[in-house]
Amino acid sequence: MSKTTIATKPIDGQKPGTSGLRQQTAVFMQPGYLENFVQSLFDAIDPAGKTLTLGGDGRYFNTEAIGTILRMAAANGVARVVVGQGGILSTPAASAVIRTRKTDGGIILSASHNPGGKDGDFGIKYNIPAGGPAPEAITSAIHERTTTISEYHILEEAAPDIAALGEATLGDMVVEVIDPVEIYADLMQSLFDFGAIRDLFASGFTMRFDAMHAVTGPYAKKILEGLLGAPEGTVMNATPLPDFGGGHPDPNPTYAKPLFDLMMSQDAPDFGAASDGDGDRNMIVGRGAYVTPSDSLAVLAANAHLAPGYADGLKGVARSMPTSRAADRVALKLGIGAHETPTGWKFFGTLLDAGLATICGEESAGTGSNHVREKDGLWAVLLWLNILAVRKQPVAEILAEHWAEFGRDYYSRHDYEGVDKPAAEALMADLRAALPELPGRKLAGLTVREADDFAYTDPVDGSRAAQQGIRIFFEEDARAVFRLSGTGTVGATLRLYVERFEPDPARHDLDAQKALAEVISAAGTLADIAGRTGRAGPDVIT
Ligand code: VG1
Ligand code: CO
Repeated sequence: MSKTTIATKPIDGQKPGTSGLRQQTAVFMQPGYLENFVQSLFDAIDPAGKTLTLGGDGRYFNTEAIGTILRMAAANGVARVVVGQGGILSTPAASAVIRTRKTDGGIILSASHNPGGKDGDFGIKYNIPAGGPAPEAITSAIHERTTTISEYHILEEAAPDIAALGEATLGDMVVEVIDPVEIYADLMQSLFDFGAIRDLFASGFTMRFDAMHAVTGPYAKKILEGLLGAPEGTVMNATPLPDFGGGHPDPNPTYAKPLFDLMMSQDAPDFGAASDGDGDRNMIVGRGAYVTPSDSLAVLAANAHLAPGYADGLKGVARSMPTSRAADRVALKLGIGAHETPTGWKFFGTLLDAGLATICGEESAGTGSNHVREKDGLWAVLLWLNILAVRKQPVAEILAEHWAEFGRDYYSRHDYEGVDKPAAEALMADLRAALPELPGRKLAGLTVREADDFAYTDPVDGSRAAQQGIRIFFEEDARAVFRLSGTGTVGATLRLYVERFEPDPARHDLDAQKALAEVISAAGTLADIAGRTGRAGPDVIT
């Protein structure tokens, strides 16, 4: 074996965002770009003698990157790498592998919901031994290292073939290729009543799952059509493609439009769901009934006890700050804790580890539980199916009953994508500066009660995160939140999250955009969104 040390220079901008380092694929493919980041990661975690999990969502450059990382891992003294067959692992499956195989963490290659391909995006992140995304202390140590790096280590030998299951060696390192679908399917069977869901399908219940040509295809095929007996064709766009078939693998009404339109049509099946590029997000749609991710989290929290894995009840519920308060209302009724964290799954890890929360969720279509340390798209779909199998009611009815019991939190997110970065940053800075003067201000028939910049202190490890989003609370039980995305690669994406509580069941059937019109207008005026961004309206509404 011959280990080579290659001289390199720091590359600007290798700073992990909300979920790892994301960049345009072309940037990642520049000589040394991936190598610099991986060596910085290794320097930060000291991987000698350790076992790591490795896999990605299969997007363009995945195979090549896996080869490079294997060769660098061997040169850095890693003892064993557990790789998903073909280099592919969904994000929740990677977390499951880290946990069940007890590896010393893992590396996940994904830009998640961002488009893939030569002209798309690529990404990399490190997950800790508990299975979750590395906390800020580790990601900043990695970033710090990228600013001083001067060399990286790599083996000259080519990486072994990872198409077939089994073990091979690379230098002194063992490369073990595993079938991640099996580990994941076993985990799902330990949580849900597969018999009841099988009976549901056997009774004629119909479903479409849109894998969006992304990583969940094989998982959904095996679980839904294989183990649960759903008819073939239940899973749409099931073949993972390196460019996701040219689509944007983000499961929302805009990017999963064909499924969404089907669910709103006369021919709608009983249940529709979709997942994203790396399999950690989910969209849930009933016949004629879109379930917002915030509502989905609340409904799942209220009904989780119907699934065997959660029959003993929940220890607590956690949501990201911009997510609606619907889940908090459920927690209050159940007498369990409700936690509010900054955006990004990494903030849920300590709460899950400490047993303070069992179910977590984000408004961005992420839901998950303590079974892994990532959000998990198929898990959410299976929990919904388990609930439907027990309650034997249409999704629309379950939602209506939920709102009747808890009230409805009308909710929407407006994204302004690819906005001029300095303009977006100035918008946020000016809002921040104006915070003290906002209370009492009247806009669009609403009155500002309170306004702040969300800061969080982790109740378990005491770590702090500041400037996590500007919150404007209105007297009328409404809220607007402003944030800049930390996952984009071009310009800035401004996210405006709006919500308003409606206790009256007679008013639970309104169109969300209409119910939120005043909050949207107030927020638009407050931040002068149109003037600052030069946009007449948002690019994506969820
Ligand atoms: C977005 C979402 C956030 C999510 C993150 C990663 O981050 O808002 O809730 O955790 O993506 O999801 P941001 O910073 O762009 O708002 V994924 O499926 O892209 O790993
Ligand atoms: Co994702």
